[in-house]
Amino acid sequence: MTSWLLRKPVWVSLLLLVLVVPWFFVHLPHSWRSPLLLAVWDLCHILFFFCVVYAVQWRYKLVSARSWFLVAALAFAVGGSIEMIQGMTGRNASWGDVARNMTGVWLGLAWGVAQAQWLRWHRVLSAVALAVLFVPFINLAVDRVKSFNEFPVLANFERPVGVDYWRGDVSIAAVPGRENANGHALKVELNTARYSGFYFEHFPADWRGYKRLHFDLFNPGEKSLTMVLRVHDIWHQQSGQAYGDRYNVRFQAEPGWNSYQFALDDILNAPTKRDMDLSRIQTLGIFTMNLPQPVTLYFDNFRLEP
Ligand SMILES: [Ca+2]
Repeated sequence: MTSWLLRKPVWVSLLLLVLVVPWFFVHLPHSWRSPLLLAVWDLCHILFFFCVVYAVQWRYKLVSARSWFLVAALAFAVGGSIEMIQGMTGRNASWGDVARNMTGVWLGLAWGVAQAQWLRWHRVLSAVALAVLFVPFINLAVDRVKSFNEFPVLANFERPVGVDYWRGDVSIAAVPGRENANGHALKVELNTARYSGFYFEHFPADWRGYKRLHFDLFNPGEKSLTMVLRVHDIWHQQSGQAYGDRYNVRFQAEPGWNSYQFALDDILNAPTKRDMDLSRIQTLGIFTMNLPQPVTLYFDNFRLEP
């Protein structure tokens, strides 16, 4: 089988094309869209354009500078159009995708024809470009392995990739007065919108066997704030995100450091018509309401405790 594949790379290329194309237009459910899976998605652009160019060279050997330019211009136009269609269908258009498209084209041009002396540098440089485009995926994959090894720590913000898992006006920053090696936390900018806050997703979802959810909060301001913690499982969408189908609890963010523990039994019993599925926890959100002026807070040490 392997030797057949090596003799017929163009058929492999065409087969891969048929398999890859539909995914450009699939709208993944929100719960699937983890940063790591999106990074894999991004790499499909390279594979797609590599396969197209490789398959084309089966019939038309693209060796002149003019043909390379034409193919690159065509790929740029096609790739740009795909981005625009994705922009219109609710997916995000991105220049990163265009860079991945063009790298796929470059790889296909350089590796799709028999070895020639002048191709050598194109082969080396296109492979380097491929390696560079793999870096985000590798970073996310390494981060995931570390994250699962650290569990029941959910987030301590000592790795830069961690912020990809949070939605909202957030960044990783050193906490004022605690600028040591473990002093990084999630810096959250809250605004005056009716609801202002942030969400955390794609963490290890099986919380069974633990008793409490813990986190710390540093409020550098002088006023106490009323905050809300919300937690729900993967089935919450089925209720249309009904208020009574998730865990909601208020807590006070006093000036300075605060430390909180929330009983997982309360999260289990929070939905009015069912039990929360502690084996499939999906989203943790923290927000505040109707702030008179913007506020900055720092969150750290999200973890489960026995
Ligand atoms: Ca920390």
